Formats: sequence, C-alpha cells, structure tokens
Amino acid sequence: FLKNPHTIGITCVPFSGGQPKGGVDDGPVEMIRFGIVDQIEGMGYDVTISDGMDKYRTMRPASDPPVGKLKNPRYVSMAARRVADQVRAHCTSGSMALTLGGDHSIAMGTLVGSTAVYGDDLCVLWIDAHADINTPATTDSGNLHGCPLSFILGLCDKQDQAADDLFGWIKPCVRTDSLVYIGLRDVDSGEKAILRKHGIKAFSMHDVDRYGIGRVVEMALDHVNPHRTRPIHMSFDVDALDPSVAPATGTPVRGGLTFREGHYICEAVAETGCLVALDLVEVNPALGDPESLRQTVAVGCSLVRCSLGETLL
Ligand code: 4U7
Ligand code: MN
Ligand code: MN
Ligand code: MN
Repeated sequence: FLKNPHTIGITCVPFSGGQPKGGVDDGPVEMIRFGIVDQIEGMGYDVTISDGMDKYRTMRPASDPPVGKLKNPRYVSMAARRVADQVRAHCTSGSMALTLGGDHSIAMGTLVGSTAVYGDDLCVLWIDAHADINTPATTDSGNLHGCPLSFILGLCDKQDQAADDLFGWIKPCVRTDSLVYIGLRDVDSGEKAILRKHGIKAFSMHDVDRYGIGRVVEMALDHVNPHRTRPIHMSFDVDALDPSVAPATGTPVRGGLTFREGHYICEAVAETGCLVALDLVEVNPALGDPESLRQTVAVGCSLVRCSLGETLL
C-alpha cells in the first residue's frame, strides 16, 4: 500500500486537552529523547518529522468553556484538525504515518487523516483498556479522550448542535465493521450498549485469557481484514498493557496485556505488511517515579519498533 515503504512520517502531538492530567503532552518529547527517531533510522527507514509541534501547546484558546459535558472542546477540535492535516500529508506522500501522543483524543485527527487517503478500504485496530466510543451524550467524564471513535464512526446525536458546530468537520470515515478492539477491560455501560447496538467486534482481556493472544489477533484480523488486503491503522493506547508493564499512563486498569502480548500484537500486524498508520498514545511521563517513566517510555518505543518489523526474522 505504501508508495514509499521505507519512509516513516512522524507527527508529534504534545497535547493533553482530551483529559485532565498534565504530563501526557510530554509523551512525544520523552520518546524522542529516548531515541525513537535514531532507532527507526537504525532499522533502515528514512524519517521525516512534521514541523511546528510547539503549536499544539500555543493553540490552546484563552477561553474554552464546556459544550454540554465536553471539556476543552475547542482546543481538542483545533488540535485534532491539525493532526489530521499532518497525518494526511504523510499518507499522501506514501510514508507510514506514525503519531506520538498525547492523549487519545488526537485519534480523531489521525483517522481523519489516514482515511482521507485510504478511504473506507482502511481498517482500524484499537488496542486499549477502554473503548473510547462515548458520545457527547453518553460520556460521564466529559473527557474527549474517551470519545474519539464516536465521532469517527458517526455515532454522535445530530441533535447536539453545539457539539456539531465544533466537530462537524469530522465526517464519519470508518464503518463499524471495519473496527476491532483488543485489550478491553474497562468499558462504560453506555459504551457497551453502543458496541452491542452496532455489533462492533471486541476482544476483551477475558478473550485473551480464553484463546490466547495468538488466536485473538488472528480472529481480530480475520474480522476486519480476512484476506490481508486492506490497509491497517493501528491505534495503540499504552494503557492496554498491564500497569506493571506501562505504569506511567493517566487511566491505568489492572489485568492488562503482558509485555509479550502487547509486542505480539505489533509483530503480527507488522507481519501482515498492511500497516499504514500507527498511533502510540497516553504515555504520561509526569505520573509515577523516574523508573516508571523510563519503563513506560521504553515500552512505547519498543512497541513502535516491533510494529515496524524489528523483531521479525
Ligand atoms: B483512554 C472513560 F469513564 N471511559 O470516558 C471516560 F472510564 O484514551 C475513560 O482510553 C476513558 O485512555 C479513557 O472518561 C480514555 C471512563
Ligand atoms: Mn485507555
Ligand atoms: Mn484510549
Ligand atoms: Mn488512558
């Protein structure tokens, strides 16, 4: 799928407006400080990095009162719009689009960007403890990092004019049967109703226990990409991993993927040769002690490298 299979276009998104905890905006710089760019170049890729990452901090509006329950709605919308432009540019040039977050609300942007180029041929693997499919109506927290998929799938109530004014630029761009989850274990009741209503395929940690990660990834890929002919966008929230593996994240949930299970997913996706876009989000260097931070940043970088095929023989 990639016109330039040996090039990676990185978008750094130091953004925390989709949730209340500071620090997640330092995720990208910490991964870069850890050496992610050199590591990727060392694998033989040419890397280009979108410019103006400081803009994500300075574009925060002076006043951004909630719209309904949604918090920082203008800021999240503006940042996602910029992410979409940058990711679209990387995809257009034929590079794999790697986006380093930042909180998961930025995936509204990454998916608008990737689908602008690959259309509805694109399928989505969402690796997360959470379903991130709350609508403006179902969200309790009002944190938009819990909502990106409802916008992308077009599940928001059109009655909500105020939210529509701000997020109306996000046209539904992924079909509900083009999405599959792995790692779920903390899904709100409103979200469960949405998953059920639309028949969205999800492999929870219960399924990982029952079938093992090998079967789960195979079933997940079979669901959205049976012939391995569709481009894949993988959105990987580090909180999919167990907190013992990735402690420095904003909404940790016990009972997550082991180090190997997380890496297995990335390796199996690399093996398909279909990966065109990858998000690595919710690394929050401000949470926990220096060792938690180092461990989480290191595992984030390692997941990225594995997704690019580092460990394939
Ligand atoms: B993340 C939550 F209520 N569902 O909506 C919400 F449990 O990107 C959590 O996966 C969202 O980290 C977590 O606030 C968003 C909550
Ligand atoms: Mn999560
Ligand atoms: Mn998430
Ligand atoms: Mn989280």
